[in-house]
Amino acid sequence: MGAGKECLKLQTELIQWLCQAYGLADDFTPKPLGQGHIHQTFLANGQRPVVLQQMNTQVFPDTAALMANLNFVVNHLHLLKQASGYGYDVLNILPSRMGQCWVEDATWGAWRAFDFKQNALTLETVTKVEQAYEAARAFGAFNRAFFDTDPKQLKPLIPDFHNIHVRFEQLEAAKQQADPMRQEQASATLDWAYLHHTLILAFDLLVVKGLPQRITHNDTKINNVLMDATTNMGLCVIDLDTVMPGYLMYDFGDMVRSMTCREPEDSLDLDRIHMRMDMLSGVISGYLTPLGDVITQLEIESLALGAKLIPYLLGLRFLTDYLRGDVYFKAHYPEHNLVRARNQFALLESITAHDAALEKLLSANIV
Ligand code: GN1
Ligand code: MG
Repeated sequence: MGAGKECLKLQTELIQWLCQAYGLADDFTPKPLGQGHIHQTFLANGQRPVVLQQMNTQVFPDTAALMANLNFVVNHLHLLKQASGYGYDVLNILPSRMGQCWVEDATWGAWRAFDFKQNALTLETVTKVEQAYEAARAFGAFNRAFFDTDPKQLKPLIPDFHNIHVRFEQLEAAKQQADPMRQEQASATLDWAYLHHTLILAFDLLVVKGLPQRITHNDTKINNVLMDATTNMGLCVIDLDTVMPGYLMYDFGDMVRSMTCREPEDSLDLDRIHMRMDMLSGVISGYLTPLGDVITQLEIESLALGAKLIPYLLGLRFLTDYLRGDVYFKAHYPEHNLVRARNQFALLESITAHDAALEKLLSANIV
């Protein structure tokens, strides 16, 4: 059973089933946690605070493979941390009473549990350069932690997740099949998407030159890193379901997208959608601090393109979902995904306008 698009309100029987499965006292009222677009996440704030998450099995149909990837990632990080090779907290998957890493039921779907990290917070937008620096540094350390690991160790759970060619084809197919009203509403945004198709060629060129595949996070938005509420330092990288083979420029691009703009990704106020140079500088220095001595020259060259490719790709995904009738991303009103697409494309325009400055900052940070 998939999570569906409705916000799940936990019923008493479901809470009892979860408590039984995880050996928890039912001394809590679960509260929705975070702003994720895919899974349904709750905090069970009982004697032992636990994060309970219903996995979206439409987006991730193979739960066993999803959890195998997740176990691989967290085990790797725990071991590295023990050997002093990783300086951040690692997610703790809570086993069920039967020792399983997830529980499943025909009525309630597939659930997993994590230890809740105390004194941590997530940000939806960045207001200080230090926040951009800290979050980017945590993701840089995460990337570095897997530099010696064969990307093939992880299964691509969502094939072609960041394949720009496939994402463009999906948009074209959605356009053909869209409801005429939505097609009409999206028409100017579609034109814009077609006009910027040349970005794909620049990407192809880098791949031909031999850009190395790494294990990447693939969802490095600001709210996927927990920050320490006291020190404001990066604490723990979360949301590990899209950790798959990829390119560093994807992770860098998603950070520029989500950490340099003052507005959230669904803001209607397009006049306020800009890449801020001070935040960009924080992202670059944070990201390259742990990576500077291992990242290859070609990877450095690829980063500026990543900063454009990812908002473009995500804009294509939002637009596709709007045309398909909001079947993927949780949408809170009918134009939500169209608004998100326009927002990403506005940000891409701003990033493109700062291309030269972006290149300059990148080269200044590599000595
Ligand atoms: C989704 O799960 P969440 O909200 O962190 C999406 C990402 C998008 C992001 C945009 C599996 O991430 O790819 O970049 O929304 N995750 C998946 O906010 O599609
Ligand atoms: Mg998330």
